[in-house]
Amino acid sequence: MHLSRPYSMQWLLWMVIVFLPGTVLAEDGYELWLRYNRIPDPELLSYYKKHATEMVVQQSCPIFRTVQDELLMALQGLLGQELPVNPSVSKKGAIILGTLDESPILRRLVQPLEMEIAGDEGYIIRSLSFDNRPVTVIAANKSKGVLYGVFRFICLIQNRQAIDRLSIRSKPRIQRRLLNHWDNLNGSVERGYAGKSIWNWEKLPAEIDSRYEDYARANASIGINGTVMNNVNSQAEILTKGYISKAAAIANVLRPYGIRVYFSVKFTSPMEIGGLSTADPFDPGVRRWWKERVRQIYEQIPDFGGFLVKAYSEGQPGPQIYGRTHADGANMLAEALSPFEGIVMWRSFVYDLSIDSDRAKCGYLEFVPLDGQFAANVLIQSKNGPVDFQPREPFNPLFGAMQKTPLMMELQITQEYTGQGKHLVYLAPQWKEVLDSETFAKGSGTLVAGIVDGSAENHALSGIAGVSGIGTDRNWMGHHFSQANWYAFGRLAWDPALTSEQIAEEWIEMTWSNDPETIDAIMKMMAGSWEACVDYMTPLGLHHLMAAGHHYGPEPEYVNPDRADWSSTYYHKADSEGIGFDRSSAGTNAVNQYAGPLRKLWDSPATCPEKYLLWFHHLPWTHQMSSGKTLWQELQLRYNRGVESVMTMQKAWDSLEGKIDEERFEHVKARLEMQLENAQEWRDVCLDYFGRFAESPDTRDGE
Ligand code: BDP
Repeated sequence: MHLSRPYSMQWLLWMVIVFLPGTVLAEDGYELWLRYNRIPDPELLSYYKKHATEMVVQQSCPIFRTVQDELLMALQGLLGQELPVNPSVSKKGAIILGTLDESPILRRLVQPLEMEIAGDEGYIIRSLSFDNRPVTVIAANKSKGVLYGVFRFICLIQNRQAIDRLSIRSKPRIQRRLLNHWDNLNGSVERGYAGKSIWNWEKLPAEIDSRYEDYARANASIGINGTVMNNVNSQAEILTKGYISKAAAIANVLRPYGIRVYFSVKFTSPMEIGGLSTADPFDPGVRRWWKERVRQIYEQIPDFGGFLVKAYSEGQPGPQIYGRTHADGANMLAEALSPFEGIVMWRSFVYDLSIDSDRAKCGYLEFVPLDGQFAANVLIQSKNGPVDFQPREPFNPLFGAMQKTPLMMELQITQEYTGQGKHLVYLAPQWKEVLDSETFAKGSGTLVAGIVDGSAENHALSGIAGVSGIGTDRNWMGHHFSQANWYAFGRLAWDPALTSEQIAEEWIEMTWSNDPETIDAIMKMMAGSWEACVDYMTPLGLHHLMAAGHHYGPEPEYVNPDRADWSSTYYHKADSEGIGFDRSSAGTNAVNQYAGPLRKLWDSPATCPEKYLLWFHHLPWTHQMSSGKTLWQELQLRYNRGVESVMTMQKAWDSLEGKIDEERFEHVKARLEMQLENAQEWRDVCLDYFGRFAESPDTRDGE
């Protein structure tokens, strides 16, 4: 269903369905958190109606029309009230929207200084008085800010918050807040678990799927302002004329929602589609080729964002083929993009074992020596952890170690290693653990979030990327609860200081229900779900135990015939002596890539937090844990605890029968059953396998 334009046929149809007396809403998850169903409580309804009587707008531009339409649609749905749009205030309860430049009323009401603080994307929402009439002001410096302010205002009503004493000022801490689509040009999605790519390349640019606009709405509602449209394992064709036109058609739909498009590019494109004999970044012909191609892109997409590059990693070509460095490659692209204010996001996800036999050390070893050599419009994009989106990893040591270079963080929304589209795993706590990690990069008080937002090192650029889990499935993400990860990514990208509980509560009220018991039950399920997944998959710092290829189930015995570091055994190193990867100073010394205080803490098993224990240490099965149990007993306890947590989640969900619409209830129920089976399999396979080494009776209980 297409809900963006208030007066489209689909919209009218939707209104009829919603408001037909006695109709039970069919809920299939398509609307995500943008559900504008009528508030059932009459008292609340009249309260909100009193404070939303008319919309006062004094300007017009594409973003502005978007803003206006969204608010009209939301209030029509939530309050059943069609708001008049007027150029001046005529009623109590007016909502005044706009930018200071274009709205004389707002200039009268809002101190310019206050708006300066809000920046280009920030906004204020305030309850004020205009000619003795109480009004609500949603104001910003730029239309984009008003757009974000309007979505926040709608969220307040969806969350049943008071709207008559508002004093909100907000601006994003991170500038580039991007989704990374790992979508291929043939419509498949690498590590996608929700159907095909939403970009219908075949039918573009002629046919514009209505999903594009709903995608844009959802992203704008959480502050996402960019989308890398194609897979990091890129194809050169994205830079051909035909694909640029297709992308331009999508960019036209996303633009009114403040979203720019970006491409993943392949380093050898000048050879593959340009007919050149080399892709050497020092070759003048190659440099010319990139400049000309970039110019062609900007001709069609004037606000194009820039390039994301996976170079010299997992088979992707890079400047190293020509004896050049990552900086040489990135700077060549940066030079081409710079006249148009485009950026390069160069990934640090490299692990060439000839550099070091410990994969976790490779990114740091390749990139830290290049600090200071990158052009001003280059960001280095690094995954949250040093290995690869595992259920739990310590933060990537690059954060804090490249002080002259802006570092973007890459998080994985699509749950490649955390149950894919089948498990309920709320990832905000995982991301928070990393963002809130103390790096000691500049003495104490330098959190990873402060590196990412550029504040710690005073960078002009900052960014964060989430590998999207979006596909053509009706509910976009495969699992209804995976939508929470998309939502949480946007909210944390805007403000990494938000708590995962705050975000979950907001999302639950918007997505599921405003009933306190329902909120409470779902909160509990979500809050413990990530730790549960860590417990039943890779507790105590274990990692990379998953099956080869699809990465879904457990395969701790897996040995890759060609690459040691694609084998599970390389990571857990279980033998009759013990288990774990010794990255301490006595082992690979990966711990040395962290600042002094962390190095000291993590270097000794006695002080290393148990959540990272087997990441940094190889320990005997009889090692004493803080619980007084042996390591082997503790491992069993954790695996069992993970399974039990899923059972608890199931009970909580079952208690909501009748309170949640049937379609979504049954869908989640079935997935939880699958999750339980999978969790049991993870536990059984891993404990059986490790038990062979631990030589200790398996004291599993609680089954
Ligand atoms: C791994 C994925 C692989 C990606 C790679 C990457 O399994 O499909 O291409 O990351 O991030 O986790 O480049």
